[in-house]
Amino acid sequence: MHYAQLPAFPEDFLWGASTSAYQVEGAWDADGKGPSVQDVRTHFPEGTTDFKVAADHYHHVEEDVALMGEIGLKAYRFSIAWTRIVPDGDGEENAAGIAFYHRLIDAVIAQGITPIITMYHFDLPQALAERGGWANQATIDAFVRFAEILYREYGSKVRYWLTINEQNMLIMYGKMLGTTTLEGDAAQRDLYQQNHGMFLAQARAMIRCHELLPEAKIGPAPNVAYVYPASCAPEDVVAADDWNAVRNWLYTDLAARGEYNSLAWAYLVEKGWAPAIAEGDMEILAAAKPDFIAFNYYATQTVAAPSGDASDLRARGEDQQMVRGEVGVYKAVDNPNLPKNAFGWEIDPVGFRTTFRALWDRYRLPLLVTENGLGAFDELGEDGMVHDDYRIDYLQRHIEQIRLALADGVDVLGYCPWSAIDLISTHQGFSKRYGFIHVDRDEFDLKDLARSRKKSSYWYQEVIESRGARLDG
Ligand code: BGP
Repeated sequence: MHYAQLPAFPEDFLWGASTSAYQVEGAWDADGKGPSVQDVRTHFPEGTTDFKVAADHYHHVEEDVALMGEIGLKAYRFSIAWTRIVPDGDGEENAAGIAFYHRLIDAVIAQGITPIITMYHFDLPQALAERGGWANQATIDAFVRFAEILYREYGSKVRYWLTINEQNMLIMYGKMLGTTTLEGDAAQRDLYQQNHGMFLAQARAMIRCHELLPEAKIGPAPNVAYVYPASCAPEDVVAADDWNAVRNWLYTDLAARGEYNSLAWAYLVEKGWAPAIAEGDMEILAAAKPDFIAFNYYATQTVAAPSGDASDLRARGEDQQMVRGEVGVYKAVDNPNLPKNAFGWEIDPVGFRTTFRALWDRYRLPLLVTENGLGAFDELGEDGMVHDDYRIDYLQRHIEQIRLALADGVDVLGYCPWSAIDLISTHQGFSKRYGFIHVDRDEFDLKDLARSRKKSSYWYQEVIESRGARLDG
């Protein structure tokens, strides 16, 4: 549908940017921090750095937040490293770690920026992982206690809370993200039991948030990639429905409706991976009510009816954003209508709007975009600036679609692209950059870690100042 006129962005729209602790902070063992699963990860792809120093944000907090203030960000979405607060996950609290996030939050607020906190972004305390991770009731209890510490410490300063970043990726790419060390069917059974544990932990954290902080808003933050059928063949549409259910709605239905999506449950039963559900679990899940749904969007996925053999699987490399295929469930297909970025991820701004509409139709909850962005091999120009016009183009085309989603009637709270500052990619090292702020280091040469604003940060500043009216720069 075309609109003769588009609405303006709301005045209180949260124009922001995102990071996560283990990808940006560095200082991996400083001031009493315990190891997380990311710190002990051994399977770094060849030629990529580990997470020990990252962008060294831990030692550059004031400088980094001042730059975010210069850009005019209205919101900063970042995560808290559980292992700084409780180094072994469920033991003693660490005063130095707690103090660090007070400093960060105070600096953010002093710049007039609204903090949005992710409680858990891929960095489970290693000590808890060694005891079975989220399949162990002790981890669920430890997370609820961790959440209570965060509410106690930061609750008077922070209004927006996110429970778990991309729970669906933690399950679907569990080996890569350190969720499981098992293989094959055993890994799948373990992962879906851990998935159930995360749902319970999330539900209890949401319930406690509402009890302790009546003014606060809390929601989940899955990665949502709307799934298209490869054609209008009815069998392709069924495959797209199935994969939408397993990849996306399983997570959002549980968070928003407190129940397992029935298609996704049928899939789990068919595979023999359905989790054990203890008495009382479903009551806890049903009692938790999010105030909004946050989601990370990078691209859509396209699938066809499965052939039931290896041809269902993706032929070339895979990562968390590429459709992968599953024998007998759905066939991975490239979308011929979409260009790809340098890392093979499809680029689909219109699919962003479709994703908004689907989420809004299903839940009628406000939506907050907590990630979206373009990974690229940025180069510093001779003038000392990164001229990332390709990133401006990507962001511009996605923001245009938010405006259309607003016209469609969707309630959008804000947009926090990935990432505020250069940081380490989940599995492609420091060379795959996303930031508005450049950090001068290479994959292994730390150089001086100097910060400088990229061209996209000046463009984004204008977008924010004009409330989305000046997208062309
Ligand atoms: C999401 C994660 C982020 C971030 C982003 C970009 O899946 O929540 O942590 O890394 O993707 O992905 P990548 O770093 O693989 O390019």
